[in-house]
Amino acid sequence: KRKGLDPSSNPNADFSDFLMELATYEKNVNRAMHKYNAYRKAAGIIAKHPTQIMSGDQAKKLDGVGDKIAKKIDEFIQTGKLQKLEKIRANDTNVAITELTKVTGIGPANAQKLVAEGITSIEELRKHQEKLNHHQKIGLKHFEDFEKRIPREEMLKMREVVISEIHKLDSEYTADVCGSFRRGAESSGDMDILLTHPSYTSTTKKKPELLQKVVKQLESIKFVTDTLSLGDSKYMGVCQLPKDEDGTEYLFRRLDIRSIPYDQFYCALLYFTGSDMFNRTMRTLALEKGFTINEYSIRPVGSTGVPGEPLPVTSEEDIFDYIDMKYKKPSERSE
Ligand code: DCP
Ligand code: MG
Ligand code: MN
Repeated sequence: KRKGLDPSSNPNADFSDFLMELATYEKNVNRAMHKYNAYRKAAGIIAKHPTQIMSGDQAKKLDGVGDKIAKKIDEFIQTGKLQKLEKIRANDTNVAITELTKVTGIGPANAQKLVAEGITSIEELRKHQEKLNHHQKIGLKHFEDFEKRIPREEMLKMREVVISEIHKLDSEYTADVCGSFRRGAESSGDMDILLTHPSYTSTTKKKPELLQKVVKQLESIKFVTDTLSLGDSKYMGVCQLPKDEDGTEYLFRRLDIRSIPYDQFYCALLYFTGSDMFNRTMRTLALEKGFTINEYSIRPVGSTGVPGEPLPVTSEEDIFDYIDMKYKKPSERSE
């Protein structure tokens, strides 16, 4: 579940690493989502800075880096560590909570409860599976695999399998791999697929079983190995590529699929391409311009604050245009 910042060509990796560690701590231990997002944003911006940052003052010139973070950068430059992080790391409860939240399906609240019950490691958790739901059990079963990122080359193979199977069902299906893959990442945490079909629109009376059919098909060839959850429009599960000719086995990978109405395709594509930070930034900007964007539509927000009717959208560019934002290619959507 860990989000990897691209380590290549990052002369400020020490800073972005400690900021991400602080972010994770705020989210999992304090459930302070504001601080989590602030640290994450600063980490992302600092990681992208092309030259080595030499002082807190210099860092503060970057958008998203405030006084407190600047002080931490100075402390790190001067002492090679952070008092705050040393304390956090020395606290067994913090360490245990952080460890358990790495399991898919275990959130901060759940992890805290388990730790209070004396379960402080993945190893302990394996002995107490009766405390877990189905999703969490599968997460635990594939814990080591899910911690590993998926190389782009493997993502391409997975995409090949999924699209060819889907087209065996019906050639009119479209399936787009979104998430970090669409943003061009060299590796991804999971595979995110957006599924639609021209016969399915937001006015279709009875929702077709597009998603269920696709999942069944992928199960029948043993590509899909487990289901974490399956709703009308959202699937979360596990997949694995078949063994290579040379006998190499692939790891188990997380797979997310969403089926969406044909007419809502571009808003869904924008949302599912992310990044999540980019989505937050873009939505905030949209609100400033009087629009509300979600994964289904973009709507004007009238003076009363009640959203109007969805605006027509026939491309991702349209959405940027409505809010007067310069179009960004997927590869430019990290924050
Ligand atoms: N998303 C979002 N807000 C969230 C979670 C997700 O806007 N809280 C959107 C943006 C993400 C996309 O869904 O890019 C897919 O979610 P992932 O968690 O799979 O994230 P990524 O694909 O971006 O990264 P990773 O490589 O870690 O999977
Ligand atoms: Mg993803
Ligand atoms: Mn995902």
